[in-house]
Amino acid sequence: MCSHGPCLQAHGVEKIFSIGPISPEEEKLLEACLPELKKNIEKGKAFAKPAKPPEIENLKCDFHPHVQAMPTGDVVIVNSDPVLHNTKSFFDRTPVFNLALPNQGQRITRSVKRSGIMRIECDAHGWMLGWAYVADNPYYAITQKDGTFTIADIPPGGYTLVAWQEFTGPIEVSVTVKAKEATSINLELKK
Ligand SMILES: [Cu+2]
Repeated sequence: MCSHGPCLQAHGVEKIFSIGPISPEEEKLLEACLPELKKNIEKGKAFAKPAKPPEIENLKCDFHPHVQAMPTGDVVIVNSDPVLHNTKSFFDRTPVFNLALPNQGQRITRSVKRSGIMRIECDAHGWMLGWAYVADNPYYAITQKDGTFTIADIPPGGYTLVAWQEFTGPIEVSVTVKAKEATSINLELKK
């Protein structure tokens, strides 16, 4: 379950995306849910990029973070283990990168140009699984530990908010954002 109290304010767009991770057996259930706006981003706020590129870390034979959100652009794949990892990723079945990282401390930068939910796997360890939501606009968020999220300065208008979670998959809800007014919604993800 993810409950959201987004703060939606400002000008007019039409599709929000929301994403989230979860492993049913662990507390990650609430870790993430994120929204994005699909169109008219030129009307909205600036698409700020992070000061340094996000990382996908192979650590103790797991991906850290398990789920993350990042803008399109560079991502650094890191091997922090003294064993070989072969990190590969996909949008559905479309490969994005496939990288052998035999050495501890190895770092490889790749650019991800499309948006969507990217699945991350390791050829050497079948249990390793991670997710990255790649956003092509600034209207997305990953939930806090308590399941809440906020997306600020969304142009007024009607949107579809999509919430995604690893175990449940996506759900969609309609959201109307009014000018200079905060909009709150509650979402329940279940399977
Ligand atoms: Cu591995």
